[in-house]
Amino acid sequence: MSRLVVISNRVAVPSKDASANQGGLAVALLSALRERGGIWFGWSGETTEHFTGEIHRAEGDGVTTATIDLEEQDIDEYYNGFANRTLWPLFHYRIDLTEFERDFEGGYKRVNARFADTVRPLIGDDDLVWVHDYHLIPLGARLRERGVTNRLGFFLHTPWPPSRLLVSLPSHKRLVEALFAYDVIGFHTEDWLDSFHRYVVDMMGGTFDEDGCVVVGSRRVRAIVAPIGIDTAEFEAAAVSPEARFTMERMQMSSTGRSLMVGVDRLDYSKGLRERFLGYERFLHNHPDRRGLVYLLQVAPPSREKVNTYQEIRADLDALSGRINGEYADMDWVPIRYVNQGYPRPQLAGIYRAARVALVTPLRDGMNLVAKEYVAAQDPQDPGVLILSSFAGAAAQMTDAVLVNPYSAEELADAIDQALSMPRDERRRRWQALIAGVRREDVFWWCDLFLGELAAVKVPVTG
Ligand code: ADQ
Repeated sequence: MSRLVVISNRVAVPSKDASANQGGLAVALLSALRERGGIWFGWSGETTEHFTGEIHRAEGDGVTTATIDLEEQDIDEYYNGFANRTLWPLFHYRIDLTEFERDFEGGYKRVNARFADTVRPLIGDDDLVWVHDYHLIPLGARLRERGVTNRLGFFLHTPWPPSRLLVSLPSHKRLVEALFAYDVIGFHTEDWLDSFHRYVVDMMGGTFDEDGCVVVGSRRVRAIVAPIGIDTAEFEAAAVSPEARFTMERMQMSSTGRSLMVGVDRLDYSKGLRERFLGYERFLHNHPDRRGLVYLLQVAPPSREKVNTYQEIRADLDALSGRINGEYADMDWVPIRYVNQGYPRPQLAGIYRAARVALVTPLRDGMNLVAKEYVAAQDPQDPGVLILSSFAGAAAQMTDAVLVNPYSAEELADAIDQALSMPRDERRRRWQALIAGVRREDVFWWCDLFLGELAAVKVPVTG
């Protein structure tokens, strides 16, 4: 079996520190690399005055990591700039928040070239190279320029936007052309894949060959749907661990007789937190009899704090949760407990298991792993209800959840009411269908699916 070289913006090192395990990407890839062995390459998270390309190697828990430091300017322009002020909002349909700056693009190009220069000597002849996410779209092309003929795969963890949105990016053509350096490109859903194909056909004159690969000029790429999963077995075990039990008891003691609803999200505008709070407020307004009998625990660790929109959303949610609590709280009841911190996974599993309802209501999400984790953590005899946005990639697989339009406060309020009143038989029926999918299509399945496609590419490309 070929060795695996994973390349992504950040590299997660297995750690007891809860904050190290927060990103969905990190959780998934650590599991995958532990299973197969290999190297994970990326940015160390540290800055240096002058870029040297020095590689920091570390071994731990079956995973070898190799990282580089970047300059302050790189981080401003590439990470906080093009990746998180331009591509992230654009790929999540938030053109109103998308910033177009030439300097950002310069930094994006420079850092992708720096990644290519430093990772190049670490790639062995037969290695499969798997590049992740919107930070590194041009990396494949930079590696080809440096003589890499290996099989190269790329996986996009975010949505792929419709062409009408994508064309607002001045360099949209260059960005998509760069994807043709890869042999296999993966998306979470048919929707994202269709948008990509449509762009290639409409804007680049692409055609399909007899194998279903998309062809532009002399380049041929297999674009596939590979929905990411979680390490389901590990999560199911975590949910019955002593630490999870202790967490559940703590939660139950602090809220006797009340139903817990939970939300767990990075503090990000794409996750629909504002709309969720408004939906819950509407529910409290519409159902005076339910007040005092339910509460929402929203766990939202801050992310990307250097980007203004993230500071704004934080202030906005502080104010909104304060307003709702101010309006509805009583001396012995607060409707929203809003917590800005990360939890170790067994505690998180305990929180999920204690919750009668999960609110997973992003406005747009590539997949969303929280929805799957919640299902994996439930008690099979008395499972809770998943309320899931139909705009999350996960909705394509998890059709037995209560699906909602997260923009509609009324719909959210009705879904909360439906979930809280749902009889146990229906909860169990829905949960059984959901857990079957979460078990079948777990992170190992996802990894095998993608790497199987990549390994099957016949002739590695030159030049
Ligand atoms: P994210 O946007 O980070 O990932 P998501 O899929 O929900 O979103 O994953 C978040 C992960 O962080 C989950 O594993 C969750 O348990 C963890 N997490 C969140 N809050 C936490 C907390 N307070 N404490 C501990 N852990 C916490 C991106 C895309 C998604 C896609 C993933 C994987 O945006 O659409 O599903 O990559 O491809």
